[in-house]
Amino acid sequence: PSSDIPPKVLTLLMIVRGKGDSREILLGMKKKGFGAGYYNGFGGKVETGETIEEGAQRELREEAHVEALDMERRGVLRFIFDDNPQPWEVHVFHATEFSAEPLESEEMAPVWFPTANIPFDKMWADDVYWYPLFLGGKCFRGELFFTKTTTLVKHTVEEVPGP
Ligand code: 6OG
Repeated sequence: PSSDIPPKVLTLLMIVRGKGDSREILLGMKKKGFGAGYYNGFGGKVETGETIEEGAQRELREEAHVEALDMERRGVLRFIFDDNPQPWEVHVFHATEFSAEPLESEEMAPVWFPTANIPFDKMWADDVYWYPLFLGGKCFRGELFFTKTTTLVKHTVEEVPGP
């Protein structure tokens, strides 16, 4: 059964700046590859020989030319696809401090959005279920089932005490 295949481990990092009602989140419009046309945080596959945190930093550097200075893991999401036997385990990170103004890369065009105005209609269908916990400073776990790669058919998301 598919659950016996070790998951593909990926990272997803969002930078949040500002306080209270003026908070903004950095998302990137994915220009090519998996999820092209969707806004998402920055991330990708963790490579052999690097830690998950190192993978998260490298992907942010490659995709937005910036370093996160206070990255913290907030959640782990498990994605199960009916058209892919290998589940994906996405480690979600939060940061507020960063080294420079993010820049466009070959993969991503960065945009700051007010946290009250996140473009969920142009994002992966799962995001609307866990962003409230992410933005509320909570840690979480989720299991999300997709058919035909992009249709979310079932989900469980829950708050957990720690990363
Ligand atoms: P690259 O192909 O760029 O890595 N990712 C997802 N993010 C959300 N919010 N929902 C999903 O639902 C996702 N599936 C993958 C993980 C892909 C990037 O996209 C994220 C990585 O940051 C299915 O190497």
